Amino acid sequence: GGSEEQKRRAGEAAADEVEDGMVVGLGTGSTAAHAIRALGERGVEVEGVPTSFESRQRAVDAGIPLTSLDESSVDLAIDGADQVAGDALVKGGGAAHAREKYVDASADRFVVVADPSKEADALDAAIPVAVLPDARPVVAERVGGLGGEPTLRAAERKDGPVVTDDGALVLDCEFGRIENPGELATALCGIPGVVEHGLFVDLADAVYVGTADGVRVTEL
Ligand code: DER
Repeated sequence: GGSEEQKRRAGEAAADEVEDGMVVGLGTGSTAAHAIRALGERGVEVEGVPTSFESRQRAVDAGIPLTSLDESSVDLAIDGADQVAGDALVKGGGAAHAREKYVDASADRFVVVADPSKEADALDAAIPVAVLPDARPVVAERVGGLGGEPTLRAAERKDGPVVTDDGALVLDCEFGRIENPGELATALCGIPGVVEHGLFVDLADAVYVGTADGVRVTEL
């Protein structure tokens, strides 16, 4: 993965878009963490909508007041990604992609923060698919039928699988190079038992990539 300095530059640059009075979608992962920290340090008058247990905790630590989609609509969402190819992303490395997707997609503007290691000409990362636990075998079968190779994501410091904030399991599905992300995204949505998948197609509005000496912003 990229360096902490590259992640910091991306996160802090995206945080520059945030103005007093905004409701901000707070992404999950180590790159979005820099944006959350920066918002806290700068004392910007915002309310945050977290995208996971982790991002909620980081918001609390940063002193950012919380709100919810019940009470607020999101002006700007800032979130990381596992891979970026044009306007298609793979997310879900942190197993938070179900909530991330509906918060990010609900925002008036959704910007991705990343380091150069996330950039690719075409998506070829495994696609995390969150599934209802009992549906796992049938989802795995259908993923196979789409040409994917599903692997149940094992936890590290817990026996058994990773369990998401929503109580789902995660199948990491290898499809190789994905020529048509939109098509695959639609197919994955159609599998009964799938809670959410990690293909974010046509959702992001811009990508901030932190480099060794600056940041590259691409409007999508
Ligand atoms: O899980 C996610 O989608 C996160 O955004 C994550 O994949 C990116 O995490 P990182 O910024 O720590 O690489």
